[in-house]
Amino acid sequence: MDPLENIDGERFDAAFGEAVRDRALRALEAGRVLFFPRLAFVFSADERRFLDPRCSDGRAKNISYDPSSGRLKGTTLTGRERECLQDMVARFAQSARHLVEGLLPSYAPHLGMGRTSYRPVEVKERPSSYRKDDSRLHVDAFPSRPNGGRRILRVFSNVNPDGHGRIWRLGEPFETCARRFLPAIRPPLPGQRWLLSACGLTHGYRSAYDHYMLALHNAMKGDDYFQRHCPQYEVTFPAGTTWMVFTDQVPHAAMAGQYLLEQTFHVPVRGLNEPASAPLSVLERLLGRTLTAATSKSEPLDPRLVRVEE
Ligand SMILES: O=C(O)CCC(=O)C(=O)O
Ligand SMILES: [Fe+2]
Repeated sequence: MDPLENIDGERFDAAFGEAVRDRALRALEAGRVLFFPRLAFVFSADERRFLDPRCSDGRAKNISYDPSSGRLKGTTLTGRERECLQDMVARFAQSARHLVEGLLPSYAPHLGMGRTSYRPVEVKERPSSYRKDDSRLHVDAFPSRPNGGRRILRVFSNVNPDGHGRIWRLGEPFETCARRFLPAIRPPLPGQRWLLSACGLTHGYRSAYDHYMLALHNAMKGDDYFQRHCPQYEVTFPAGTTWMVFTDQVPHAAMAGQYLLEQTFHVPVRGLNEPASAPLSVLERLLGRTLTAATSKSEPLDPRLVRVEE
């Protein structure tokens, strides 16, 4: 099976016909990557000065922007330059939003806007520990950002000016992966997740779902044999292209490339066309238990501990 589903379109605010929208929705939820071979995010002449890894402060691997607060982090730039960079990143956030709303209108009323990131540093030069190493196949789950079962939908644009592609590996279907690793994953310890939240180590309460997703993310990244031998595809996203994928569902790894923009969205499971395809539904079925407050009465969701991010 080709892991990519091609979608034609040259504009982020394109009007897509019903047949294309339907095909996109089904493919995306089935765990394929929607690939827009003709959709480029274009830098203005003035913005081209940001095609430089020195924009990054070198501490975080990304320059990140929070559309809800308008805050930009991880850059060395100051003053007017910083404002221009922020405007460019914010313009990408809006473009990505138009794309999702136009192509997947049934998500629009549910769509939560997460962070935007600009990645001007070559992937191969990003030093990291294995858990942070995105060149190992993984599904996305973040230690300090529990999401309680909401989906992680990401839009990526390769803005490389020298024609270099972004090279990824894509792995096997979510359920196959979950079946492989779940037997060795221990259930959460009583009180542990409450403590993490109360001590401010997580932004909000880490649900049982978040516990299992994080354990799955770590188990995948930590297994050398799996990294080398599991069924996988290498794909190159050429410069000047865009793609969109549920990164909580599709095992992926970034092997090479420089200059990428990325926008994260959150979609609640109830907003999906096929809720049974969500990692939450798959894990609940495999484990035979509910994993979030929305699906469980036993999950103590203390409203004082929950800081809503978007
Ligand atoms: O930087 C990339 O190409 C992708 C890294 C990754 O794993 C992600 O954004 O979820
Ligand atoms: Fe990832």
